[in-house]
Amino acid sequence: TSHIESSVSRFLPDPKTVAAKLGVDKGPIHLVEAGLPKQLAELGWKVQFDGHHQFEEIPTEDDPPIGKLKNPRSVSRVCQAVAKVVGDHAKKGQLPLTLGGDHSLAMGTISGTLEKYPDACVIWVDAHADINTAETTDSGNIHGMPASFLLGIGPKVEEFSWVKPLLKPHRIVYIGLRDVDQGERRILREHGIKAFSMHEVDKYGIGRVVEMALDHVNPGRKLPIHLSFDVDALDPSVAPSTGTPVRGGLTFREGHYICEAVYETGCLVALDIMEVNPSLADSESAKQTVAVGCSLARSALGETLL
Ligand code: 6HN
Ligand code: MN
Ligand code: MN
Ligand code: MN
Repeated sequence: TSHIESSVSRFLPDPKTVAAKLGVDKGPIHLVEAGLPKQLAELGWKVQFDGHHQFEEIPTEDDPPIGKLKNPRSVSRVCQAVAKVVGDHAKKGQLPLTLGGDHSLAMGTISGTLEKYPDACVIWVDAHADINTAETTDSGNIHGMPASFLLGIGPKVEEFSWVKPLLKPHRIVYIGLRDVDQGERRILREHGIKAFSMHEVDKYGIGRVVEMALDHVNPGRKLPIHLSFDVDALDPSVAPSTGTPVRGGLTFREGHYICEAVYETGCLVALDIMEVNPSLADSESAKQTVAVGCSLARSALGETLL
């Protein structure tokens, strides 16, 4: 596990108004308060906690849509700042853990990873493909689009011109999909992007699915891996407190299995745990979701394997 000598835990909120549902920016704070930094230290990691990035200097008022995109300037600036921090940590040989927050942040985290590891592959665990373009999006929510920006698919948006389209379609793979828009289906097909939906999880079991996913993006198990985990990939009974829950998701064990199997490759260089939003539910559901977010992170960082 040569990539993993030290870790850095980073807890990033998203711009206050990034999606129609507010409050996702509070998620990271709860994960920290639940003791995640200490839990990782107990696993043997040297944890450097950057604190809560609130990006208060980035104005979230007065950010009218650009085309259909909502809050484009604040999202872009936060993501650009995140890209810089993640890239800087990666360059020091640290493993950045980003807690979100809105999944649009993956534009930043993955840009940062690719800055240091241009050959990195991405395992994207999600109910959604997050690959709409400025053209295909219905909602205008940028958390539904980060993959298209990273891949350089769709019309150029000047505000996001800092995102280098460094990700190749054969270096990203999805697990857990079950709510994919029509335009997104077309993009996945046209670019030959591999996706394992819940149908494949049911059909083959999670063990085979993860193996096939790794065979696709990382055949020799030599390339660095960025794991971007949206907690809405899990079934809402497991992770209820999230902005866009979709029924029929991964079980608690299936989600953790993915994290364990990625850890086991020894190739993990960056981890995102996204879309934890405790303000959306009653306090029991919120607590449950925060606890699951923490345990996913611990599994990806080596807790469960003996
Ligand atoms: N997420 N496909 C929908 C949209 O608005 O583009 C949902 C996106 C959800 C994004 O959960 O990170
Ligand atoms: Mn979101
Ligand atoms: Mn997502
Ligand atoms: Mn999602």
